[in-house]
Amino acid sequence: MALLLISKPERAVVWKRLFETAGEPIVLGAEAVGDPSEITHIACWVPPADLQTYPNLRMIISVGAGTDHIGNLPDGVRLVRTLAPGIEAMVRDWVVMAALMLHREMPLYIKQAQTGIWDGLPSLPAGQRRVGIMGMGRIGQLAARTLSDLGFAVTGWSRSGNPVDGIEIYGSDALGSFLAQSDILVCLLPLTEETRKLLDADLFARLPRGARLVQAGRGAQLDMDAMLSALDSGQLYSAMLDVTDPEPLPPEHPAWRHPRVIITPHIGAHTDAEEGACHALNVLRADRNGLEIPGLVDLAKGY
Ligand code: NDP
Ligand code: OXD
Repeated sequence: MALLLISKPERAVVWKRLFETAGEPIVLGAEAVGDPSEITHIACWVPPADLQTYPNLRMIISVGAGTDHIGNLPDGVRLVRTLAPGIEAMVRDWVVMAALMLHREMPLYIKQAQTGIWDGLPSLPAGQRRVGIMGMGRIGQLAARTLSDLGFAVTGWSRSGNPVDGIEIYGSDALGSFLAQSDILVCLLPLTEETRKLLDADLFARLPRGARLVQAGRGAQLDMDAMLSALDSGQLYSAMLDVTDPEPLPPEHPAWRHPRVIITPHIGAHTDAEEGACHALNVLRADRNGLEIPGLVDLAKGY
């Protein structure tokens, strides 16, 4: 029983040290596998194409928080995402930064600074801006708390509508009411068949006029053409995106040059090597002892 890690050398060095300390066998890189039947777990971003060559494979562990980039798995192989407080805090920070930047008109001021224009718009206090967060999971809840502490009126939307302490939550059947009061809409949803292209013209039309969009989920959730049209019509005022479809976004894409759009290259989070290795060790122990697997993906729900 061994874990195969497919990752960068600098991550591999850290995992090797921690696995050796824990007495857990690890193989670094597919080319180092001697007997494929020894591999029971693979940790990677993109899995190898030849998964069928590992007859005893039990799990794929994504080294990131998302798993939508991992295609179909052989029958019986389970999918796990990395749970790491560092990832969650980093994405929370990016979302809070983006919400504040849009709240305080930074796309405009960055544009004006390029030609030395000194011209201020009136600004609102945070308490007069309503933030709606789509996806109230681990990261959505963290972002909601911080934005609420900053004074924004925060609400959340999730599939289940499960309550979250101190935040008003709308369930999936109340999307319209949720959108109607989201001056800043934050997307922190996983990519599933239900959320693909969810951020489209129809959804933008249900937001208050002049709403702002913060997209940290996955690029394929956003209809970019619809976003650009909504920006041009004034239905959306500005947007900040960390994820696009495709990634990288081609240099000629018009969103790069839109004066009220800011794009960052999927830098919301990086998985800390130690945190990732500790999570994988927890997964191995849970699997061995028949316990609940931390970060196990429900393949029927898609996240
Ligand atoms: P979680 O699985 O903890 O939470 C997902 C949330 O989305 C849950 O609240 C869930 O509802 C909700 N949800 C899922 N599907 C639907 C739906 N169809 N309708 C309404 N709500 C839905 O995920 P995390 O918070 O850990 O991460 C969220 C996403 O953030 C990741 O999947 C990834 O795409 C993105 N991400 C981006 C990063 C970046 O660098 N930009 C880095 C890390 C993550 P319920 O509570 O009812 O289950
Ligand atoms: C992700 C990550 O899932 O960077 O986007 O962890």
